[in-house]
Amino acid sequence: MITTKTQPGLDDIAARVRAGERLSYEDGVRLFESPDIFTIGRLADEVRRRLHGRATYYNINRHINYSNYCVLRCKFCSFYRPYPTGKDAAQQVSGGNGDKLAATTGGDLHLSLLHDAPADEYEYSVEDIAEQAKAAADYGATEVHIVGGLHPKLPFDYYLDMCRAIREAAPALHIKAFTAIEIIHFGRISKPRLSIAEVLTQLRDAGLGSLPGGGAEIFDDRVHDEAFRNKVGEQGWFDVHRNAHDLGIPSNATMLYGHIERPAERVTHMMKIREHQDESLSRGKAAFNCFIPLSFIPDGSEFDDRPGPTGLDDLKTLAISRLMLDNISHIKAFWIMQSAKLAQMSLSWGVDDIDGTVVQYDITKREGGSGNRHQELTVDALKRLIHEAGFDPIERETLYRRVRRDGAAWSIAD
Ligand code: V47
Repeated sequence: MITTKTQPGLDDIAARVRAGERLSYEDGVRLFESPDIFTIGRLADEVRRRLHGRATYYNINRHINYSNYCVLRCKFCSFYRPYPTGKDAAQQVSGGNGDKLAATTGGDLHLSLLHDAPADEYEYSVEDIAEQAKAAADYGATEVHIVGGLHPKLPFDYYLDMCRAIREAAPALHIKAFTAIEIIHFGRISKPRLSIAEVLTQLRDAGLGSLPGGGAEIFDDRVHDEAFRNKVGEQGWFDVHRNAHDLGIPSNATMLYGHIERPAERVTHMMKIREHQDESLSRGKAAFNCFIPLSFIPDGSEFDDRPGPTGLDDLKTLAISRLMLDNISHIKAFWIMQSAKLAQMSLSWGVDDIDGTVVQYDITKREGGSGNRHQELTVDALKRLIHEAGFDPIERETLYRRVRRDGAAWSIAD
């Protein structure tokens, strides 16, 4: 273990980290206040090496965003499009069960069949999504990550059919899908209404493997009211993840930082995740696999007058996440948000996972949302980033089991 001398201001925290003791809220705030970025990074690196040595995880995955129609109006989001009302709405093709669904641009109706050139507003059919998932599996992907906006019209059957169709088209592919807020939405649109546990059970039976960590944003009432007022807050988010864990469905947790929240609110957010993880681990069924701090990209959002986090803030936040979250095994830098270059740097700052190949991503696009949705890193590029940072690239599947690979064919190695 590296035991380099620290700046005096952080000596007591360093001693606690090295003794494997849990850090307090006050420790977290002091870390954010400290200018001693190198000590914070070194401590996070010590913890990361204690847990994982030089292993750094990546996966071959594909993100699919099924629709950008959303009833919410979150100010940090550049992805959502309002659902057409009145005449346009009447033109919508009814959803579900493999129908080709329509995308509407300025009242024109056309089918959204092109994966690489959808309309500005779009929704994919179940068939289309299964086709994309199959293409991913044929390429060798182990996971599809599927999320979308809160669509006002699609029925719950659409989401069940989506899972079933993927399961049929690509049986080995892990389906990581639907943020907590989508799960709550599905319960509300079902007739009769379904509980969270019922929604999750039906999705699991249809093929869902785990929940991604999105939608958490920042667990704070002030930030909630200012930035994403219409979205369910922390209670709803934790309710979904508690139910998922109790049903044996693992999940991830995120934090969207660098918009209007203060550093102390980031610490509170982490503490709440840590508390939840303690409970899930003690119940012993499923828990958070990883924590993903998402670096806010202002382009195209209502907060685009804000600068977003700097590189040092990114590194500090990732490192402090590693230090605070002593009960979550993996800290992920999602290269789409932090950039590939910073994600590479972060491997020496507590991060042990850089997500995957991704392929297409709509939720954030640089250049004001008009940027290219094709956002892909090849396996060679991911490995190069990891190697050059002095770490060992390890391909994992969703649950962090190592993958043994032979071209597009793969199996679990351990
Ligand atoms: O829920 C939205 C965030 C999330 C912006 O679980 C933004 O493995 C930055 O949750 N700038 C979706 N972030 C992404 C997500 C995720 C990504 C990668 C891996 C996993 C996982 C989860 O993105 C949203 C929201 O919190 N987001 N807008 C933005 N402008």
